[in-house]
Amino acid sequence: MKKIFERPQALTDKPMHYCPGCTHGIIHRLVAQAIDQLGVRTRTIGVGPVGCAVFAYEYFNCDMIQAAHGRAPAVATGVKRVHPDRVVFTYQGDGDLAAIGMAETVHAAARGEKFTTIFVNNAIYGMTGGQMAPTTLVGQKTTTTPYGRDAEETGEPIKVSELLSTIDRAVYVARVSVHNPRHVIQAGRAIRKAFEFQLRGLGFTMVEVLSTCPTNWGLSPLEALGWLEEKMLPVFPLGEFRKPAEEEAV
Ligand SMILES: Cc1ncc(C[n+]2csc(CCOP(=O)(O)OP(=O)(O)O)c2C)c(N)n1
Ligand code: SF4
Repeated sequence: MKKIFERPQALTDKPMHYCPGCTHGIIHRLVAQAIDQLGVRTRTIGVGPVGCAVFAYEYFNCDMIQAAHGRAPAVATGVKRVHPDRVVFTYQGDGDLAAIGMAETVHAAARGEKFTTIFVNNAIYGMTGGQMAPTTLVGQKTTTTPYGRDAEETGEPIKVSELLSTIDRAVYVARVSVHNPRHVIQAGRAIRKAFEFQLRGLGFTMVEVLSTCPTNWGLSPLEALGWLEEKMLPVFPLGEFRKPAEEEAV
């Protein structure tokens, strides 16, 4: 019988600990597929975050290193500068990247560090029990905004892709989503592109992936996919915000 679907080599066969319906697992798979397709598994080094993806090093079947809260871009900078021939990526949630790690991210992009960041935006702190994140929507209820996020008091959600797209040495910045199969396929393409541009040594690359947190959103897995589409897409529009000059011309 012809095999048409299998586990990417760049994933271990360890069962993931993510909650049912959480899309972290889909995003792991897309990253692993891109690594497989480019044939770079044995020369890839991933940097794990704090947050629900803290065990990423157990799931990616490549060399992995664990960073403290928000410091993944700083760690990736060191790894890539010491090993310029390796493919280096960070995998970070919105609490990790856009709260404590915002400075590391912006400055790594400004320096044009030649690694790829996979930024998982689920609009909430997942692992620590659902506190407000910098990406929490106005009106969204979290444990620290029980009446809904009030912009007067806690500001507006930070649009990380738009922000990074103003930086010249960020060569590829895209926002994708994984709330349905069509978008999962598009997300996979963007992640692969980011790795390709890294392999060409062009500069900093980031793919923001809109993701669900059914547990802390208080929704079923299916409702969470609908909430992402209905509530998150208007605030976080999808698209390629920055790409290399020759791609702009196409
Ligand atoms: C230095 C430090 N400060 C705070 C924490 C606590 N902490 C662990 S995970 C987390 C939030 C992670 O949220 P996010 O990055 O959005 O990832 P998610 O869990 O939603 O995937 C926090 C604040 C920590 N581990 N280390
Ligand atoms: S808490 Fe949220 S982000 Fe974390 S694994 Fe569960 S559903 Fe996913």
